[in-house]
Amino acid sequence: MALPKLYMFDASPPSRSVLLTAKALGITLDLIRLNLTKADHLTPEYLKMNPQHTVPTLDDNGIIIWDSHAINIYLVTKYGKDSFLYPEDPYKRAVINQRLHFDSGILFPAVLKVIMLFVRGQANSVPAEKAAEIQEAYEFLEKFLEDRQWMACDNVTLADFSLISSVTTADVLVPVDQSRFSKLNTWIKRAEGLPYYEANKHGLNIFRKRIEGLFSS
Ligand SMILES: N[C@@H](CCC(=O)N[C@@H](CS)C(=O)NCC(=O)O)C(=O)O
Repeated sequence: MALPKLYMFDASPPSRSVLLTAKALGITLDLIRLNLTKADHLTPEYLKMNPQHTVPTLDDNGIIIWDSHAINIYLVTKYGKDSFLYPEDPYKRAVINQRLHFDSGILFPAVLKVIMLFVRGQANSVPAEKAAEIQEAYEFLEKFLEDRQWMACDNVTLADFSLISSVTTADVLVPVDQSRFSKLNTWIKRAEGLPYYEANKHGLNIFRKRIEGLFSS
């Protein structure tokens, strides 16, 4: 069996969440880096695999899955059975799923809208209404952390991997205010202490440099 292939882009938060999951599970992935600015994700071959042309996409020996949240659940259920990252307990799993949907439906889209404005040259600072959307997401996240150290359970789970990659990206655009969001800040520091956190840090630094480059040009 060949290593599972991951088509990805370092700066992309969803790609980084899959890297975190793979590292946490000890899975080696064959990373195929796409250059989105060169439209590597719009080739006929890629579109055949993933008509939504998003990264990341997983090819596990012919099993094709896209959407980072779906990929992460697949990796844990296939390679990390009974892992605390996605426990079988129905309630715990439901809370994790809710957080994953929050990332997918609320937080990441709010971040992506700002990134697209910058990439398309339609803005050179974060418009107030877009910043407000991200701040509102931070408010929800602060509440998720009301009585726990991690986003969904008492231990780190897949919810944290998706949310940390999005939040740290959002923080580059709309800094997480320490005085308003103290629990969120503490959670970020906690996640930065994970032994495999480098899987997010590397691409996050690339993202930060790109954004700084856009502003300075
Ligand atoms: N919900 C998706 C979002 C993926 C996504 O939008 N990725 C962006 C890069 S961060 C992308 O592929 N953009 C290129 C495109 O949509 O054509 C996931 O979690 O995988």
